[in-house]
Amino acid sequence: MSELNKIALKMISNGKGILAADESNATMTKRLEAVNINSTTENRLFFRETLFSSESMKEYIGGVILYDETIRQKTNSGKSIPDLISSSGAVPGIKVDTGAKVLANSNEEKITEGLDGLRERLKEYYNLGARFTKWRGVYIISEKYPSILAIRSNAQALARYAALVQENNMVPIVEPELLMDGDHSVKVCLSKTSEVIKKCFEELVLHKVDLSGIILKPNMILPGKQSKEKISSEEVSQKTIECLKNSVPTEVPGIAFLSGGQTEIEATENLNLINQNNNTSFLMTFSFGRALQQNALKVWSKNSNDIKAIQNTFNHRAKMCSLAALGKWSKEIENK
Ligand code: 5MM
Repeated sequence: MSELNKIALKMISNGKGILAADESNATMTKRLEAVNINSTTENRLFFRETLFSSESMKEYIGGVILYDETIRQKTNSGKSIPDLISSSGAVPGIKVDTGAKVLANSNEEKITEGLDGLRERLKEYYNLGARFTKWRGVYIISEKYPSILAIRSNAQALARYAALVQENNMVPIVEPELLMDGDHSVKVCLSKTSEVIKKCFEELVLHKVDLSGIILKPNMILPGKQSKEKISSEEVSQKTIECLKNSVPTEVPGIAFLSGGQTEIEATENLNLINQNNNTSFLMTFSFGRALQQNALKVWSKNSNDIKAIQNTFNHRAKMCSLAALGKWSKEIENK
């Protein structure tokens, strides 16, 4: 077993999953302002330190994705944030892309940037304690999108990123996210997501990336947010498994889903059924941002200094997601 494979397994085995707390300052500001909290450096640190020192970190969270600002911050007691995360047994990680920018000659689409100087930045992040990284390619779905241009250019960037990350002894999370926006059907989401993921693996193989030392972070297969199509969680789970079975090489140890704007309960229920129906060799877990943090944020906005209340809310969500990663979640347990 390679070192990278061991790190990947530590992050996603036994019902553990990943906390995506890598919102850039612009995104974090949106999230905080939505609940009437000022987005200051201190507030961002307060919320994140509160989550990272929660009890549930030990049992349910195998990795935390940080943003550049956070990986350099220290807790009240002077401990570095990566040390705080490691002390609970989780692996600290870092988002290394520098954001999705307009794709030239296909202006409605995006290309993720951040390759220039990446090798040097990776060395610095390793020294700061990171042992895995994340890069997100973003794709829109419509009749003509994602275009071949967006599919190929983002796949190539993801593969170049992953190769550099492994060269620096860290596990790359490869995140191709097809957004939920739009009125597309679940069938369209399935075929376009499969096409994108297949192209990513074609490029990863070309760039000689060790597939046993990566984690794939895809979207679940769902109808678009504006679509009238209503499908059951059972169907979501079957389509999602079908997609991954047909497009992900079996060397990949695991898949950690993004929540993509689903509610906390929807994302948990879908993950639970994916695991109950999982007939693949992949571990299937969560790498949620919003679906782990939404309620905790709301609690913070209501009782600003009640750290325990924020942690209790986060602990419950992390436990529910972990049960779903084992296929052992139910509505009864959720509401107990
Ligand atoms: C946590 O949010 C990440 C996006 O940050 P920026 O857009 O500011 O770069 C995002 O990549 C996240 O890790 C994934 O989309 C998963 O988050 P959700 O909320 O979709 O589960």
